[in-house]
Amino acid sequence: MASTIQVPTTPNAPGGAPESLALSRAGGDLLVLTHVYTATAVLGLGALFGLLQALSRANLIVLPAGFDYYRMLTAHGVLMALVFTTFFITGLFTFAVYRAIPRVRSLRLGWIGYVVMLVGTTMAAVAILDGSASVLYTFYAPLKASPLFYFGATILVLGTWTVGADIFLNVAWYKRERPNERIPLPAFMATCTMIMWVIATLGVVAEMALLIPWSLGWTSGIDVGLTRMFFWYFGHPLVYFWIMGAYTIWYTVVPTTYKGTVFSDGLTRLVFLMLLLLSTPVGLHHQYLDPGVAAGWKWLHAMTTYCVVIPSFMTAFAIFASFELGARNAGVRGFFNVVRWLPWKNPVFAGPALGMILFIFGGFGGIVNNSYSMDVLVHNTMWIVGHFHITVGGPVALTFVAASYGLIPALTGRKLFAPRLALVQVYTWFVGMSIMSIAMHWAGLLGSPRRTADVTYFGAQGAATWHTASLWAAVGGTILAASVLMFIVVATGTYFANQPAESKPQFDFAPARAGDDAVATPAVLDRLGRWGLIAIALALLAYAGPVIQQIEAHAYLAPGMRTW
Ligand code: HEM
Ligand SMILES: [Cu+2]
Repeated sequence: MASTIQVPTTPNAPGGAPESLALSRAGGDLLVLTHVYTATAVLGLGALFGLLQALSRANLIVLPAGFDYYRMLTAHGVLMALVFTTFFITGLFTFAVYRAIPRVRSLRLGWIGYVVMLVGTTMAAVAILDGSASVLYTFYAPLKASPLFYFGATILVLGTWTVGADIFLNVAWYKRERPNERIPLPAFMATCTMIMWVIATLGVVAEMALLIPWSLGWTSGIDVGLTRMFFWYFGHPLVYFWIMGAYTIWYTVVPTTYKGTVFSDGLTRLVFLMLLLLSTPVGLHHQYLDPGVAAGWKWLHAMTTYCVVIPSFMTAFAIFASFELGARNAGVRGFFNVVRWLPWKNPVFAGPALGMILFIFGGFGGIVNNSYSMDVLVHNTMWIVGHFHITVGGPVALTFVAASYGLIPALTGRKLFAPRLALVQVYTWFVGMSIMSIAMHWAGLLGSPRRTADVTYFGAQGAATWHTASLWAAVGGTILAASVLMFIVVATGTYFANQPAESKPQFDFAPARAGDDAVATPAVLDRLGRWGLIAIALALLAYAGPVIQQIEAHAYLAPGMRTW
């Protein structure tokens, strides 16, 4: 029954039905849709590999020698963490900026960005699949991939910068046209996140400047510590890139599913600015157990990491306040009544909302990881794998999947295909991810190492203790893979079934709360260029010392190796 799916709609213009099926090229709909479908395809492939891994770790299947575990794990990590998320987020932000800033515009830069991203991805994927780059998605030296992999990853980053340039130019145009107005909120969120992304990916470029000549044989060795530091300079803000993409939907799109409002324009901007400032100077929390980094720097990064909890709590407050205000406007009061009133039968609401529940557990796990003594216990175990699946694989990916149910109909003018299946899909994702990730946490506490092909440890007794948990992880992973398949059916079915929607579906952004403008958002929050400079300064303060230490301490350069 399609009517239970309350994707926000507006009435069609009189007599204008059929044109809704033609993708608006001028408005950039085709560009955004291409991003979304690319992300969909990548998610499908990544889930297939994920399923095989989960089954292999439970000792239910043995992978063929020609396609070994580490090659597949590299493909899974790169496709999921670096490609699926990036294509979806850059597409979402392009959409947010194009819709929030209507103007006659050229799409050239947007398309160039997409094509460059795709070329980079293809190069890296070929290198991984042909077995010349089983270096996992962290590409730690001294593991040495073929140059094709490093070039591909660099080109993918350059593509995202091109999309970022398109976003920045549109926002700059808006600021010139309307100097006294605030940047529309969705465009602000997109710009703030892309500034953070450009600052973070400078770390990748710096690392590639060392890795590429080394992989080409031009340099004799590589500074392992330094490349790891450059990686994690990028690796933590990468996490916030995902989260800010999901937050953009939580703050501005989710309220439209219950006719609600953005709780506070000023608070939302403040949260994004805090994330811009705090995302980078924290990366050493991934290197607590690395030698050659002084304890004081690790301590500093631990403290800045605890500060990132603040914008997360502010977000939880603002989102729940928006739920409550929406309910009050509808005359509903009381905790349980509000929970019941929320549109749980609309996948565009249920996906992000279930993701929020998972995120609460992810947040607590994150505090464990950031606590030095506890991290020693869980480091490099399946606990960590459980942690990032319940954060990026849960809240972030589920939000993107659910948002696609609003976005694809809005971009194509088509009716959502099999809306019931869409609803079942978001709930099965929640169930599958909960089971898989709790089981992974559990296995990790028992000592199960991550990134290991032979989980029996040649029959060692200790390994038997975590076998039950690995079986549960395989059960969860199978449910999850089924859920991804349902998503692909609905997402592609919407296109191919080609059913015009009765009224043009919208993927809207929620308005500000009435009365919110009583306190106008301070203009200083909109000075994104300056905030970006402060973010760079903080990153330099947090990293100049450790980087100098690395360079001074490491006379030894590793020649590099292939362990596969
Ligand atoms: C069908 C759903 C999925 C299944 C069954 C699955 C399963 C797994 C398993 C078993 C591992 C760990 C292997 C090991 O350490 O030996 C893993 C690693 C990983 N997964 Fe997933 N996963 C799924 C979805 C996702 C999603 C949606 C994301 C992110 C968007 C994701 C990101 C990652 C990353 C980054 C790694 C780490 C790779 C590495 O250690 O290099 N996964 N996954
Ligand atoms: Cu981190």
